[in-house]
Amino acid sequence: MEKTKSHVVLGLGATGLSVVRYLCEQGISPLVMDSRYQPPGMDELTRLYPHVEFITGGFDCRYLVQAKQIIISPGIAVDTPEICAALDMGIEVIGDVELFARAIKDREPCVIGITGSNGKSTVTTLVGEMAQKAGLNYAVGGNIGVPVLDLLKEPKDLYILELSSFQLETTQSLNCIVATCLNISEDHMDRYTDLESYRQAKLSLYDQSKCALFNRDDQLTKPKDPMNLDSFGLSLSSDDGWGMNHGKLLHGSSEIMNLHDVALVGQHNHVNLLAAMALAYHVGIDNNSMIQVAMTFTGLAHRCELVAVHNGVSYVNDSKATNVGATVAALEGLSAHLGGVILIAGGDGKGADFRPLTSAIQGLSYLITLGKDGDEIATFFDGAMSVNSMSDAVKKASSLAKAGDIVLMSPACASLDMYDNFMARGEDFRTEVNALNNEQFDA
Ligand code: UMA
Ligand code: ADP
Repeated sequence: MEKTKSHVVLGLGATGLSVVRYLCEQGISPLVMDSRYQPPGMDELTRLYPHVEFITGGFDCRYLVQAKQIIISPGIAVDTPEICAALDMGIEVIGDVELFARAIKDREPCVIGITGSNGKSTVTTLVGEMAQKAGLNYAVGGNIGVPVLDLLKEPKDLYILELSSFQLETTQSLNCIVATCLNISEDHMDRYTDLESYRQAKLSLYDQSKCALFNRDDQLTKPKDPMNLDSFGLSLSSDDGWGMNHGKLLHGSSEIMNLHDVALVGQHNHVNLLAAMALAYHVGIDNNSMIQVAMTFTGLAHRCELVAVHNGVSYVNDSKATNVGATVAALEGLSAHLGGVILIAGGDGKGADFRPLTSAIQGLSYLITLGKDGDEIATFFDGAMSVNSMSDAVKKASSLAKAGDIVLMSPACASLDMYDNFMARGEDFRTEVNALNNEQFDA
């Protein structure tokens, strides 16, 4: 069959499927390719779009170089040789977020953009909850899970988008009301040559926004070019930014609320809350709606989530800690804890430098490692114990823990060497912890 197509969709995961649906609605039948033999979206593609042709098991250059536009999924690196060949021939390569941006380009700005190494999903969800309290007609999506093009199914006044560095690499014309880069620490070093190129991918979001909200405590988040700025940080702000002083959250010198009334725990989460309030403010959300959310939102699953207390030992699931910075934040959050801390870490480090973990892990009672890069993490802690499964990790931790201790599963690594995703890893931890309770009950 003739497969020459003007539009080629690369990747048949959640993003690829959303792009196919969107293009088909525009009357365009694309050619789809995935490097995997059994991509996750294949069954759905053949069921919903039987007329759409696809090639699996590789990217066929012959079709790429004849395309008018290639729409690439975030999990595929732009410097993949087949894509470089197409780029060299002047063929446009964009992502789903760029298609979304073009679809709304004639509207008044209606997007909040959120990026950063850690805290994106927490902040995105907080802003969504604030928008809901304020009665806005809004949608939340992007890297958090719902592909952005799927948000266009229903008309919305406001889009709150979590954006990864991968998505931003192929996005140029998102016209945000306000955008933030929450923080920068090493992640995805298997896709970037260095921290600076990863940072530049993130900061490109500011070029697509009327206002940049940066983190005063992390200079790497500051835009390089002069533009309309706002800021958040742990300190008191010297200008009109968002900050903290004497247990109060402040906007400039105005008190928003008492930290005592905030439901989220952990300093990094209080910073996340300030960022969310700042973003909400820029789209006209009132203080009362922000405060109500701050008083009730306790956090997302798999992010420093208390799973169970068993024999006086608290088991905390931080499976979403897929990079070193997140694990450091979790350990720093426990620094005031009087009992011992047992850390379960390891997985796919994505080329990370684990040295920044060194000082954070020195106070641990025990370190248990697993997964592809577990042994490398173990080299930073004398007496670290290596196991082969989550079941063994939890059993080992429970045999070592005393009442008052915390067992923290915060891997500093992606889960893909052992699981489909970080949720599956977190659920495995939960299952193994609950099995401890059952074993005790059976005995
Ligand atoms: N892949 C191939 N061959 C292909 C296409 C993909 O091997 O031809 C692999 C990729 O290398 C990757 C996996 O398949 O390991 C998934 O990639 P994808 O682009 O198909 O992923 P989608 O299912 O479309 O999901 C993507 C985001 N995934 C990635 O960026 C890897 C999801 O973020 C996002 O929720 C979804 O689009 C909707 O926007 C997930 C993620 O892990 C949560 N993001 C990274 C992170 O948060 O650290 C950036
Ligand atoms: P993201 O969407 O950027 O991955 P999440 O809100 O899902 O962010 O949190 C991911 C991990 O990062 C969790 O382990 C969480 O505890 C940790 N984390 C959340 N906010 C911050 C922050 N501001 N600084 C450092 N770590 C954070």
